[in-house]
Amino acid sequence: MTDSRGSDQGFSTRAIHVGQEPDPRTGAVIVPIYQTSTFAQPAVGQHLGYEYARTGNPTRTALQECLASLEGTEAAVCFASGLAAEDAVIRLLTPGDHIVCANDVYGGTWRQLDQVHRRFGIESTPVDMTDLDAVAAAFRPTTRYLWAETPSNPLLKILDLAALAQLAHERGAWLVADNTFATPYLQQPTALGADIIIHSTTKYLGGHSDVVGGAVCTDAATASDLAFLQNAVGAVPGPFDNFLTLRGIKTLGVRMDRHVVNAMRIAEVLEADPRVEAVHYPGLPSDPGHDLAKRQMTGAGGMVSFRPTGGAETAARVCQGTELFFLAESLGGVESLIEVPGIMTHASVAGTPLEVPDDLVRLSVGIEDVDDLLADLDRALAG
Ligand code: P1T
Repeated sequence: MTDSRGSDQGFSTRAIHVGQEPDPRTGAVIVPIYQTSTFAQPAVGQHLGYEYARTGNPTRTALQECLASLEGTEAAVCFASGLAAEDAVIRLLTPGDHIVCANDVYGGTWRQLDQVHRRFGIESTPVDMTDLDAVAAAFRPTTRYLWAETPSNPLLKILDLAALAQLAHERGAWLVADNTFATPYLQQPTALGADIIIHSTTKYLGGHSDVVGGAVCTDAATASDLAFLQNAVGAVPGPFDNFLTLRGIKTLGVRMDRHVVNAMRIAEVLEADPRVEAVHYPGLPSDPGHDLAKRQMTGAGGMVSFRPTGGAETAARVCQGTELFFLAESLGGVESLIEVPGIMTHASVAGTPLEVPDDLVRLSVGIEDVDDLLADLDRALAG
């Protein structure tokens, strides 16, 4: 290890070790769940590094150090959910500032931009970020962030992070990259020029559908501003949530390898199925994002979306017809999930420029045996 973040070590070594040295008092090899709201202080005005658990907690510190190492940033700051992390990043701006965001971001992200921050004077313009001319045209003198999500939710579009970073930097703005779908195992936005990386740790990082959380990975100065907000606003994750997320991260590499293999096989089978009209998966050579994904990712991820022949009614029927794929919102867990984004995760974008096709089915492909998953989908498509 050459520095405190073990930057010369491999990804999975860092996932298992950074920030997670054995407990110096007991030798416990797993970071304890510091389930305490406050910390006794040896004298007035002196403390042992922690005062009050909203301000700081050792389990949270371990998670933050590990995440910073995995994303290759100077620091990371954790929040109670992905949306709380996004809220903190937007609170770094001031009224009058402007955001250009991708036109198929997560529905909750758009809801927050459009229905919360707009009321406080921060406007957002959605654009098709695969079209760099359209992105350039959407800039205003007040534009501070380009807000990208790649692969996007739910259409799995691939955005050119290096080109977007250059475009933003030439105009004095920052690139914010939501890396939830790819994870740092498959994509490193910092290396491509992103200034701020957002995660819903609820998803692949946690990996077991048992915790909600969020994180921002960035430079030390910005992280310090975010840590101020973490304390001043207070949307912090609890110690047990931090513990679960850290435990999930230890196996991120092996899980992602399996998610990618399973998703690729399912995308190929769906593409060849006459009961399916279109498949969105950047691993497919036919996908418009394929070449770019090959350049900027080391695997195409575990999310697949498709449009069954027969429209919205068939989409709903397919989602209700699976047994192994649970009909549920969220993604990134070891178990497979299926949903109709237009009615479920992205219902809040109905009637907005971010509307998603109502016959789109989204799969979060888990790490079960892929033949069982294929049989499940086949039965559901057959009705
Ligand atoms: O759910 P939360 O932890 O607050 O994270 C919000 C969020 C942020 N960014 C992306 C790309 C996301 O997908 C999400 C949450 N998404 C879902 C719950 C979903 O089913 O798509």
